[in-house]
Amino acid sequence: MKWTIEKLRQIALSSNIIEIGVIRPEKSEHLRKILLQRHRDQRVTAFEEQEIERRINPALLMPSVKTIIVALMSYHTLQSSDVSKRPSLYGTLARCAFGTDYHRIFHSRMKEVMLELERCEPDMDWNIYVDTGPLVDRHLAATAGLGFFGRNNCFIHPRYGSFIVIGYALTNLELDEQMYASQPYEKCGECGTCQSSCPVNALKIPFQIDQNRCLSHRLQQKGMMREKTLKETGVMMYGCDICQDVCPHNRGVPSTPEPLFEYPEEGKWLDLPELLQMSNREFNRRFRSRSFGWRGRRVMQRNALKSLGNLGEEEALSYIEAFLEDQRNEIRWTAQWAARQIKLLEEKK
Ligand code: B12
Ligand code: SF4
Ligand code: SF4
Repeated sequence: MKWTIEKLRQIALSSNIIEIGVIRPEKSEHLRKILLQRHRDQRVTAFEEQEIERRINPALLMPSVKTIIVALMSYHTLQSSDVSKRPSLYGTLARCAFGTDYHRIFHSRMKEVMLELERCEPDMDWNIYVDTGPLVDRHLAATAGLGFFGRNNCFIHPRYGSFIVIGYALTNLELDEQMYASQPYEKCGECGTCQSSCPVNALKIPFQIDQNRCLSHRLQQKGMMREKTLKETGVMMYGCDICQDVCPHNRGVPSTPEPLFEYPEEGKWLDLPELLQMSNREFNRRFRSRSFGWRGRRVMQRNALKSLGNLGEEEALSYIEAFLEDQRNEIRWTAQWAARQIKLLEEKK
């Protein structure tokens, strides 16, 4: 079969993938330097592969790999911003957590593409990764020439903006030489709005987020939160979109062609008393299909307690009180902080 990028694109589009590209599985020394610097600055998170060699060498993941097919999906929808259904005690989510987990949707769409290729190439092997693989997803997308880096550290597609996710497949299929891209990193302009909007100054050095400050990271970490962080995260429950919401590249962008990314209106927030009263089994049943489900009930309940503290409504006290003697340190401590916070705010009223 004579493959071309146009043919690949057609197949991808019919699976609602907005962009696709092809690169060679080359080791990148440029990426090694970036990763080494991150290690030196102690900016490496627990949510990524720690061994640099495994992050830059695709052959360690699949010895027979000849090609990496890199793809983008948008999760941006133009749904209404009706908040009338919002409960009185609520916490907020980032867009990537509004509806069904993007890992699931993307994986199944990418699988459709790979099965279509396999129909013509029966000997081909492939493995799909969305977010959870050891390689550096934004590096792959940039090398494939699918967009550019923002000062907010996000990867931006010229038409769809940055509310996009990246997936890729490693395969032993060898394609025509002219299909392979090898683009240098491109960057956004100089506006800097994201940097001045970040509430915790995590974007002081452009293109190099300080994850130790980033609220998205802190909300995902287990254990106790520092008092400063309890306040700074307000009613956020999972993820932070501030540095993307302000970016001009996200203004007027089209909606995703993927209908599975549409969400029920109540997908944008969480009912905090309900979450606090859920058993583990109920939590898994309700949220297994959401992108925050993997973080588990314990982290989400801690985040619910601190969100209630920040809302400062007296009616929340009865829900918080159930956790004041909890055996889990971070839950008990956060509940005590939240109760104090509400009383303080009530006194000020
Ligand atoms: C760990 C992780 C996090 C951590 C740390 C983030 C980080 N930037 O490292 C935390 C929890 C903070 C996080 C937050 C978010 N994440 Co995250 N995360 C990851 C994960 C698992 C690993 C990231 C990683 O490897 N970092 C290592 C560094 C070296 O790579 P990088 O961050 O991509 O940085 C690149 C640039 O900094 C660039 N660079 C460095 N120096 C310079 C200098 C110049 C001049 C230029 C131009 C570029 C440049 O090179 C790096 C490599 O290409 C990836 C999935 C994956 N396996 O790659 C998802 C991923 C990066 N996350 C993703 C998402 C959606 C998010 C959030 C939007 C979620 C949310 N709403 O809260 C935020 C975005 C925060 C932000 N402003 O970046 C998407 C990004 C999509 C996009 N459009 O960019 C990814 C790619 C998952 C996916 N497959 O779609 N995430
Ligand atoms: S807000 Fe401005 S500086 Fe930040 S990523 Fe967008 S265009 Fe770049
Ligand atoms: S995700 Fe939020 S906290 Fe993190 S860099 Fe962007 S604005 Fe700052």
